[in-house]
This record gives sequence, C-alpha cells and structure tokens, in this order.
Amino acid sequence: MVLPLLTRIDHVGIACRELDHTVELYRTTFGLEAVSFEVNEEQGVREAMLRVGAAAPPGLPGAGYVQLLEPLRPDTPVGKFLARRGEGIHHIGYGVADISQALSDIGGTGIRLLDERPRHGSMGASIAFLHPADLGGVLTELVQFVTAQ
Ligand code: CMX
Ligand code: CO
Repeated sequence: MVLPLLTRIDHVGIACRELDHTVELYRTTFGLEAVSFEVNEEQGVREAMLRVGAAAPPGLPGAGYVQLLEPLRPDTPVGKFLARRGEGIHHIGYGVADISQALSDIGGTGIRLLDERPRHGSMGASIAFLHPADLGGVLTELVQFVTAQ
C-alpha cells in the first residue's frame, strides 16, 4: 500500500435545488466560472464544475473545483439529501493515484465501499464513493484524473 492514499483535494460537492441560479451566485459572489456542465444519468445529477485557482498543467491533475449538483429526480442521492437536509455540502472528492488499488486497500480496512468498481465521473475522471456512516458522517469520493493518452 502506498500511503497516503489521498493525494489532494479534488472537489467539494454541493447540493443545490437550482443549478443555474447557484452557478450565477458563485459567479457574482466569488468570480468563479463554470468550466464544465454535464448530466450524469448514473449518478442522477446535472452538475457544474467551477475551477478554484490556477488550471493544472495540460494532462496533469492538480486543480481544485467546486462541484455544484442538482438532482435529476427526487429518488437520487442528491434528491434524497435535499429532501432530508436541504442545500449544503454533500461530499468531498479526493484525488488518488490508482483508484482500483485505493478501493482494494480501503475495502481491506473494513470501510464500506459504495462502489466496488470505479464509475464515470466529471470531466472524464474515474470515481468511487465510500460510505459516510463509516467516515464520521462525511460522504467521501475518490477521484482518479484521467490522463490524455
Ligand atoms: N453525507 C453524509 N451522510 C449522508 C449523505 C451525505 N451526502 N447522504 C445520506 N446520508 C446519510 C443520511 O443522513 C442517513 O443517515 P441516518 O440514517 O443517520 O439518518 C443515511 O445516510 C441514509 O440516508 P438516505 O437518505 O436513506 O440515503 P441512502 O442510504 O439511500 O443513500 C448514500 C446514502 C450515501 C449511500 C447515497 O447517497 C450514495 O450512494 N451516494 C453516492 C453517490 C452520490 O452521492 N452521487 C451523487 C454525486 C455524483 C458526483 O459527485 O459525481
Ligand atoms: Co463529486
């Protein structure tokens, strides 16, 4: 196992009811611009990524983001979260060098994996979630940046 498994903070995921309104709030308040808008059917979200700080050098991970998340339907993770808790911080996404290895290592510690295998995430990344109940109430996402071949 190569420690630490987490190499950087990739993004803070924030649940919101109206994506366009919240993107505009972050633009007018902080001057942050959305660098990507995507619909991820599998995750049940429409989302925007707002880069904080300088862009990473081409082909390399490094930039940090705010990920604004609007649910596609009420019966999705973000839809249920909004109904239960209202708008706010939904999860933290950390960079990992090798997501399959990280899942195997973390799974071996007894922390529950919500994804046994990586899934498709924002901007081409591979992602996987860890159960918040095993991590002090924090839904935790692993993110492996996909390098251009
Ligand atoms: N952070 C912390 N706790 C959370 C949570 C969150 N984001 N979402 C739910 N919970 C807690 C609830 O508060 C509740 O706790 P208690 O039982 O102590 O009250 C418990 O989890 C169950 O809540 P639930 O509404 O019944 O939710 P589910 O069990 O159906 O699902 C979870 C919870 C974390 C397993 C589910 O949201 C999940 O699989 N998430 C991973 C996928 C995801 O979030 N995708 C959207 C983001 C996509 C992206 O970032 O690209
Ligand atoms: Co995320």
